[in-house]
Amino acid sequence: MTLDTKKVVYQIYPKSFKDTTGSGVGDLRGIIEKLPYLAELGIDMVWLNPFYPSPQRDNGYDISDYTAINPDFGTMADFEELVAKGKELGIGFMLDMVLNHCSTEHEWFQKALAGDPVYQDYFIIRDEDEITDWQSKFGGSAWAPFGDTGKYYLHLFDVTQADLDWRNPRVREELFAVVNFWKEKGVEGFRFDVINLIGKEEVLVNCPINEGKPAYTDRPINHDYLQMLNAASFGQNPKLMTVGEMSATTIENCILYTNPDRHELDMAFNFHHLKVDYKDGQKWTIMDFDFPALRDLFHSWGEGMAAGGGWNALFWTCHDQPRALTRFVDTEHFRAQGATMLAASIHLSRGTPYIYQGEEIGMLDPDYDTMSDYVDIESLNNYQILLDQGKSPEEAFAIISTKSRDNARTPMQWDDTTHAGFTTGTPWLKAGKTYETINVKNEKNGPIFSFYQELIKLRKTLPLIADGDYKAAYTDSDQVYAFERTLGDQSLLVLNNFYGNEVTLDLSTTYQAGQVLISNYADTTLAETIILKPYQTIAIWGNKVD
Ligand code: TEU
Repeated sequence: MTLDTKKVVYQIYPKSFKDTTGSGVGDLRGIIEKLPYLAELGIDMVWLNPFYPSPQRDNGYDISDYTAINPDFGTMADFEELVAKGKELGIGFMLDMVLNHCSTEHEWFQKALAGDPVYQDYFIIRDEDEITDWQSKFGGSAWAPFGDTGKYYLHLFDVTQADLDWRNPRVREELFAVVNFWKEKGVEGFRFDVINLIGKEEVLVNCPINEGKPAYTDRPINHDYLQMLNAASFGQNPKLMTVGEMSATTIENCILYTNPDRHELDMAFNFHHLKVDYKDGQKWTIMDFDFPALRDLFHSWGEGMAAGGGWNALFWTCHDQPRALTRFVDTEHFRAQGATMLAASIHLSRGTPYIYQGEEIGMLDPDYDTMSDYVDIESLNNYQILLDQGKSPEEAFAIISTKSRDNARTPMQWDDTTHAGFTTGTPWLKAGKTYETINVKNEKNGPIFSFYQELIKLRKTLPLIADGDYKAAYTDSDQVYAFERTLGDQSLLVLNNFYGNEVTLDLSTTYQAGQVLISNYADTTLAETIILKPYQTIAIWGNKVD
């Protein structure tokens, strides 16, 4: 694996990007139509969320056929055209591989249910006295009755997402073949869904801590399986880019997953920085974000991964998170400043930055008025759980509207026409309230889009950004997240004010005499002290630039 550290990835949620048929669901031809837009932004790679046949209980993460296209999204010919047109524009595609589980409608599960012992060995099926106390990530027990056999199958996610048994070599062969199928279609990367959960122990044990997670997360055998996957598929082409989605993981494990000497993956997503507004560690709560916790997490992951030769995938928003802009910024007063600061805080850092569709135009959460606008299974389940816990419908709705995954899944806002120009039909999920002003048509020449373009260009032109080391700076600040990048005799100080009020910092002599590389405010003077304006980001060269 030789990762190109200059690359920037853009995540497309196909269901919500662009609908060309009026069905209300985005499609592959919609992505083809918008490729020039992505080329203008300057990104190198597009990660596509699953578009395979699926009953859509979990929006495509419940796959019923791994090597075909869901007709709602188009055809294999459309996909091939997409890949070819992307190549012409220098854009590669990274596909989502959901290899921990498959839909219970997949023929493997159906054959297992029908009694075929070969396929029963594809799943994790246990007698009643062997099942554990683990909880499903979508609520309730992680075990469900396996037909009328009296046995139970494991589902760490929805009851229709049955965990596959990677201990079975035949299962591994099937899944490696899936990756190779898409590799042969000319894709340039893979994103592996919850890939640190694939390695289950032979004997499963109860684990009352954290709903059972320690018993099935980051097990040592997980690394063996990734090495096998690497050797049998993408590892044969060192140009392919791979990222693993790591659930509840550790720095130590992510170094192992991503250090090139290990031959596992190129980089890892972790989610710790997106739990800093969880009260007592619980997602379905409302709390202001804890800045010191966020700062310290970024520092420990930034420095820890650098020290161990690992590589982070850097992101703020994805299809599983509410939009970071709404979450971390006073958007009523400082939307553009906040959006650009958040962007710089990851794009100038060490790792590969990911842009989630709409971040480049400063999209916000939809601000729905009623629970019936939400469709995600996780939101619906947890709304009920909150009511069962005694919350009023208003309280439960307030929590869902802050935390729902649907917040990021609303239609991409292209223009100010009905449904944000996403569809001529009825969208599967309602557009956000702000689309009449916040849309591509309005924002493309605005400050957020152009700032993203500049950040993407900087990574391509300055090895210091792509390859420099990461050092924590101003570690005591309760308002500014700051880090230093160094490469040879070059250094860059990046200061990010996370609040809507000014803050003063002392600058070392190196940076007083430095030069501003990029900022979201004009005319900043470098002196002994520097005043950062609301949500200001500024990157300062410690050396003179030619
Ligand atoms: O997400 C894994 C995961 O851990 C999240 O589901 C997380 O627990 C949840 O979203 C918290 O809000 C991946 C996919 O990204 C997600 O969309 C799928 O639902 C999930 O796997 C199952 O495949």
